[in-house]
Amino acid sequence: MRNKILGELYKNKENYISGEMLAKNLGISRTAVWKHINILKKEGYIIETTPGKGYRLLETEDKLLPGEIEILLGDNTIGKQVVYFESINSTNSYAKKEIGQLEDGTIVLAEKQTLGRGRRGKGWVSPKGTGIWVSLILKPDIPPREGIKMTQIAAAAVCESIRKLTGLNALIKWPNDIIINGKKVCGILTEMAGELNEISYIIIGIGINVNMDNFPDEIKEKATSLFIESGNKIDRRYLLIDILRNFETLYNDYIENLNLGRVLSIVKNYSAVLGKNIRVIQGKTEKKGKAIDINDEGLLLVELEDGSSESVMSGEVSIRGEEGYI
Ligand code: BT5
Repeated sequence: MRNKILGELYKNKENYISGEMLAKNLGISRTAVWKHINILKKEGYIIETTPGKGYRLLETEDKLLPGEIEILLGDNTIGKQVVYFESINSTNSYAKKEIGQLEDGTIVLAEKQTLGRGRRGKGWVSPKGTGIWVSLILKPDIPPREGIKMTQIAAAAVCESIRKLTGLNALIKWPNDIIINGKKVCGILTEMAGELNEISYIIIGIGINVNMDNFPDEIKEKATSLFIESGNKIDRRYLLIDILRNFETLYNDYIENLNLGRVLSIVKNYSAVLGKNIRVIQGKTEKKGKAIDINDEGLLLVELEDGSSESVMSGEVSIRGEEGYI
């Protein structure tokens, strides 16, 4: 019901709508309307109440409020349910812990993470209110080996949306980073579980540095934000919405024919590594070579120094020198 009230206020944004009208439209009492409005105010919505005129919704604070995200998303399936925290250890950790309760398509959002995670036990700096820290929960009916492609779908969606909304030259550093001017602006952490033939869940964690103007010393040299790069504050809501819509289109396209199709053309087109000399670091081993292609499985094909070629499945790819991203 709260979202329905929010929806009505949205339709009349910046204009008054009377309590009586709201009550009539939604088939509830005026007291019930008043109670819901008070809860919405506590959640962070700025709703003006004027006797004789009614309620009006003013521009909301810069928060990723779940009701608003759900409304703005319209009929997008991914994000139809939003679990929201002011602060959480990690949206991916929460999603994993509560996976039984979370339906396919749910997203977990937080203003701040206290123990944000990167790959293989690394941390992810996630300060309050300046980034997008989100996990997408998917429970598709596909074989487990397909799960690996999810990171590529997410990278393609994020890269396209950033380019579209900011005009910045965002590139994908295979497999899971988005970089701008050689610095990391987004990281993706895909976690999955399943049986031999069946995926039980996939959690795609996406962290985007949106409006921060500085970083802690340990990542200062290699991290950047959309604000630092563009000089403009970006509305996190619209970026998130665009990414989720974009992701859904690419994901559905993939699920229908188990073919990365469009995703591959995006990740190749905007690749920061193809054609570059790279080091493939896997555990303690390091090989030098040239990144030559991304194949239909989403794997990186590397031509090694000894002339042999290898498709790289995971591990960390470092670009040598020129991009400034080591
Ligand atoms: C990643 O790992 O890039 C995956 C990051 C995923 C974060 C999202 S936020 C929502 C969801 N919930 C989570 O807990 N995680 C996901 P990796 O490629 O391993 O990179 C980690 C490394 O990036 C760290 O060791 C730092 O060097 C660097 N780093 C940490 N925080 C950063 C930031 N905010 N911006 C850029 N670089 C960062």
